[in-house]
Amino acid sequence: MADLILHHYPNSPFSEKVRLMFGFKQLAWQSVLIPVIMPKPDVVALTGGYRRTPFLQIGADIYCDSALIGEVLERIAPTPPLYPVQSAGLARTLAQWADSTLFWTAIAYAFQPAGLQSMFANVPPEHAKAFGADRAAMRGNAPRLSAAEATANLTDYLDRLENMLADERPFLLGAAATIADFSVVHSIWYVRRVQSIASILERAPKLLAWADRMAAIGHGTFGKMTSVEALQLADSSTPAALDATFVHLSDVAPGDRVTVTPTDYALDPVEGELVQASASMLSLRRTDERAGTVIVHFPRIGYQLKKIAV
Ligand SMILES: N[C@@H](CCC(=O)N[C@@H](CS)C(=O)NCC(=O)O)C(=O)O
Repeated sequence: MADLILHHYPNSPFSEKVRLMFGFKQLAWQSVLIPVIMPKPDVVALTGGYRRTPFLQIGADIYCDSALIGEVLERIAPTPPLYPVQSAGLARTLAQWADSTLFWTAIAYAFQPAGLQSMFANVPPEHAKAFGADRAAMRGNAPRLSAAEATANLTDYLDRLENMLADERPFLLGAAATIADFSVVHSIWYVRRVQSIASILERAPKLLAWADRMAAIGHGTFGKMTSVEALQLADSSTPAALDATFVHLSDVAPGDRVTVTPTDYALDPVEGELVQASASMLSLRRTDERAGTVIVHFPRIGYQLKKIAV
């Protein structure tokens, strides 16, 4: 199989989710470090405009969003399962809550003044300013919790998660980790790293012990690759054959020119030819001067598909 290439950066929670999934499945992968803020020319050459972190590259196939990356890894390495049959629906639903509500609560909590101060303590002020401006532009008008609201909500969420572990089960849904554990842990991991505000976690000792168990899963084995090497690899590769059934939508058919855009934040459309629309995934073919012809895949949930009027 072609290399699994993760485009990410160390401090990214959703990247930590994927790195741990590599560890869980004991996969070998290649690490491409990407910029934390825009501009990201090599990212955009591969994705067509999607700027969020992380994304997975396999040859000339680009998989956006950690929710889709989990499904792809499960197909490549089915055991141990991220979506065990007896709890797959619950695990996916809990994961979706964690990747949206819990994540933005944790971010609003961590970005209170005390958190910001320690996060940016060793960073030149102009970097901190550029980061703030980048994220404000990315979030646009998306609503933001105040520090007080985030503290109250995170407290309640921590109690709920602690309650899930009350019967001494090792993982959130039982004896083994599922996608839910990987989606919850990245927000806890992030808050825990900001020492000035991490003490909120002490109210949930079982959750902290669980976070240690999750960290012990590790990141699998990885080598390093540059973004230019990744681009060259995409250019010299052929996208994998498509195998899912096309699910017809009222006004969109295979071959149509379309855009796919996140529905929550970082609303950058990716334009291409729709080549696959399964029940859970949308795939566009597009050509870039440096990346060649690639297929960019998105989950359906959280993304809007639009036909381009011709
Ligand atoms: N739903 C996406 C969310 C990804 C996301 O928001 N990632 C953050 C970093 S952890 C991001 O993209 N921040 C802006 C950036 O890296 O440019 C996923 O699951 O992958």
